[in-house]
Amino acid sequence: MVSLSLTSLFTVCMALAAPLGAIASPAPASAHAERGMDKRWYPIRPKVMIISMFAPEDVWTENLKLDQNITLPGLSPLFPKVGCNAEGTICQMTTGESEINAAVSVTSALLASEFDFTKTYFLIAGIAGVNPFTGTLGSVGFARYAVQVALAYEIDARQIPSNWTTGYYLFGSDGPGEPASTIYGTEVYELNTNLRDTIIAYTDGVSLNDTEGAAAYRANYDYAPANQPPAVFKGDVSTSDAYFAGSLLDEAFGNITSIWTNGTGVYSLTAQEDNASLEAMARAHTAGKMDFARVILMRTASDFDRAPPNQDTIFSFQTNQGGFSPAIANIYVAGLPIVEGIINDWDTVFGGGIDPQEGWAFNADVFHTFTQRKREMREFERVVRRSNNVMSRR
Ligand SMILES: *[C@@H]1O[C@H](CO)[C@@H](O)[C@H](O)[C@H]1NC(C)=O
Ligand SMILES: *[C@@H]1O[C@H](CO)[C@@H](O)[C@H](O)[C@H]1NC(C)=O
Ligand SMILES: *[C@@H]1O[C@H](CO)[C@@H](O)[C@H](O)[C@H]1NC(C)=O
Ligand SMILES: *[C@@H]1O[C@H](CO)[C@@H](O)[C@H](O)[C@H]1NC(C)=O
Ligand SMILES: *[C@@H]1O[C@H](CO)[C@@H](O)[C@H](O)[C@H]1NC(C)=O
Ligand SMILES: *[C@H]1O[C@H](CO)[C@@H](O)[C@H](O)[C@H]1NC(C)=O
Repeated sequence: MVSLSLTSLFTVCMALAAPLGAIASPAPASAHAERGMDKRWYPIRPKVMIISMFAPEDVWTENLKLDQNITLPGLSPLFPKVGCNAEGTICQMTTGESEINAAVSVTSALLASEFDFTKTYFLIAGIAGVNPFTGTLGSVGFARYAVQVALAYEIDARQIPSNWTTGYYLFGSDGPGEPASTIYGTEVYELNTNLRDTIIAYTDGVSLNDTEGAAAYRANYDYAPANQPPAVFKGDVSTSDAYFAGSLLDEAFGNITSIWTNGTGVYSLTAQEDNASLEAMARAHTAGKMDFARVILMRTASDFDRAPPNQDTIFSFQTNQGGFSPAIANIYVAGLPIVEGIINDWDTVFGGGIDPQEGWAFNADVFHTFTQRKREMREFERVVRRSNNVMSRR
């Protein structure tokens, strides 16, 4: 109850454009004790919130001593708490895997009255499959777009018309390659590319983890960057509950990424959560609970999404490609300088925010919620002004 009323108070305050300081509220005593952070009041205002999807991706809690536990309702039963450092500047949570876990866990954290995320940078940091034309095992990708590629009709490939290249085609269309005419709103998200450029610079010169096993498997590819050592690169992420593999599905979803991004997105990495986390964040942004221009999507490559030229899809998919351990290691190798950079350069670079690219607010989500919201706010302000005028004339 307490958290509900605080949440709606928060929303009302935001709608009236009250200063953020006005909303700070004392923590309930019991939560305080659990947190072990005496003499502090909620809400906690993290500068960085790291989002992991499953246990191996949490390379943070031990290394950064994120041992202040804040248990929140609505998180995964497997990962029921957010962990923060003693200062409350860096926090981490684990969503649980795939779209439903990601959506529900991230929503629950973002709506919790124990936190004020309005100035927080979010680092979604997990492992992913990689398109060998854009990266290799252990590579670290930073996304502009996340596309929910399997939000589509599907007909088993054995029963598709003879002139179709795939069984996947978009809602409201008549076949593959056509744009959707029915939109659910979670199909594609665009992130702040100026923030992406800024934080990638902090990874300059890092020594990415590489192993003999990963090197041996990538040598099966006869093209770069698949057969080269891992590197940091820019590439977009697909989201799908179905863990797909093989060149035909990869090309089909690459084509769908292209449709949703008007040809500007490059399908590079594939995972099961990002659009769900981003939808939770887009809604929280619209409610004034966080800033969607402060989201970083980093995925490190644990396996190739398609077989090398001399292997079967199923053999490649089921074999140990050797990419898991460098991918996990590189979450920390590439992520730590970003987390430290945000903390150290808060006053000079990050605190005030990094302006997104032109047109970003329109494309941030398919429903254009953010620009819609601005129009609503302008209308709201006009109504307030008008009623103030009426009042003053009385
Ligand atoms: C926080 O939770 C972890 C388990 O996730 C536990 O190991 C740790 O002891 C807890 N910290 C405190 C201060 O209770
Ligand atoms: C397949 O053929 C049908 C019938 O000729 C045609 O209407 C349709 O556009 C074709 N589809 C594709 C994806 O080429
Ligand atoms: C990185 O790679 C080496 C092998 O080259 C390995 O021994 C090491 O433990 C790896 N992991 C980390 C976290 O550095
Ligand atoms: C992807 O699109 C290209 C260009 O339209 C097409 O040639 C190719 O067959 C498509 N691939 C799949 C698997 O749908
Ligand atoms: C693609 O173009 C459509 C139509 O102009 C526009 O509504 C949409 O926002 C664009 N999406 C991206 C990601 O550029
Ligand atoms: C999912 O989110 C990614 C990352 O922001 C975005 O690039 C992509 O277009 C989104 N996909 C869909 C189908 O929403």
